[in-house]
Amino acid sequence: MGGVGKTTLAKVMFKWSSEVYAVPYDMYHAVGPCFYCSAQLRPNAEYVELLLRSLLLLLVSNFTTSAPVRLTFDGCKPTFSTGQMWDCCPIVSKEPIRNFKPTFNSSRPIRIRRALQCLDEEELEEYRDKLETAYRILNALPDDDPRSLKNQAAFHCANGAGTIDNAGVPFDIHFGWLFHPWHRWFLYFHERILQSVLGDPSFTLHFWNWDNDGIVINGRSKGCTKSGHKFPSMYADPSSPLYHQSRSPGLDDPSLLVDLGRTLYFKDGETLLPPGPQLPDDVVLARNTEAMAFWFNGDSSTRRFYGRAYRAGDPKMEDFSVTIGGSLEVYAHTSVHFWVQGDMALTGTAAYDPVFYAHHGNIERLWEHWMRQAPDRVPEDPDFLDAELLFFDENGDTVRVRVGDVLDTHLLGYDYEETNDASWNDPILAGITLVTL
Ligand SMILES: [Cu+2]
Repeated sequence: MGGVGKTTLAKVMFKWSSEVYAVPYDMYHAVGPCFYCSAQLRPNAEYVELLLRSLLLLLVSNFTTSAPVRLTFDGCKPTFSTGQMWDCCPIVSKEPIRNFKPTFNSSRPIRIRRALQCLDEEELEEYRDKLETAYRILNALPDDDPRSLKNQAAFHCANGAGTIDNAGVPFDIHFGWLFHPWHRWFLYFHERILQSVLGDPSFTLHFWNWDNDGIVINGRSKGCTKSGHKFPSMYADPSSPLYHQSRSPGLDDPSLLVDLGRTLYFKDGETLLPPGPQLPDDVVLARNTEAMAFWFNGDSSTRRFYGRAYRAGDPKMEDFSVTIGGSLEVYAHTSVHFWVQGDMALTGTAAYDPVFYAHHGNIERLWEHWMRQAPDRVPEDPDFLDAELLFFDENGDTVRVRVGDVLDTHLLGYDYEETNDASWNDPILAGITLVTL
């Protein structure tokens, strides 16, 4: 294999305009510190197909007029996706659409989003009480109120299942560079709605810190070192509005460790590992570490982390490989959705499960963590920064927002508690200097 240095690779892959669709994913595993490589190597035919598909995308994107996504609710209609019809067009607010820009309020302290397992008993009880109260209120709102939990879940469906129109084709916030900013905006307005119904502007969403394995390494461990690998118990109490019936059985078992390898490991040519018995703890722990190392620091390229460029009129594509979607999205994010199972396993229903918001809190924290590790990790393409998305605010009014305005959490009024990532957040672990093309 001819060696390509880290710098050259980063230079080639950073440019959005010269998209590198064919990231040779398997090569990372062929040369990296991989515990289960034999299970990941795919047949040549499948690999060639991926490369051809990537080249086709490259051609299509080069011959299409480039423009940022600009959403409207016009043209929204029921659509067939993930094997079924989805009828989840948003409740359109009566107010005219208002442009929304976050502004920093220096008179208010930055709120800290905390890791659920790192709260002490009293803090957890207080948070749980507030969240349950807020969700009871949202559950009781009438069906035509866009703030209701039901309508917020349907809104995720509308933006993900393809019912909303993107310049004539079905739209999807997943499998591309809009994944991270869209979900951050979604949680931002979800939090504002919760603050509003609670009458408490200091209320802050906390997150399920599933990447924290609690492994302490002297000199490298920082922040809270308590493991977040277990399903957060406040969501597992059947008497709570945070409970959701449609989930994999046994999540309330406090000894069960989250399996972040659900979508990483290939079995008999299948791209997804079907739900099955939980693997032994040492295997789960080892592959969680390995998986996080690759997803986070695999090659440090913006293209690989965010996924494909996604512009006005680009086709919706579902593809569980880094050829299309970003590495954190396709692997860690989707693995947790599949591990929880039930409604969480489908785009159209995922946000009906309250744990969705705690899960995505961690995803957006990891995105922020990744951006802060190097100064060149914020994409500069105007088609990314100027993309315009729609949401409902705490009054139920429709607001239009820009992707470029969601990249600084301090502007949005919050930051995150620091948590331990010592076992996996090391570029050397991901083997980046060994990558060859
Ligand atoms: Cu989503």
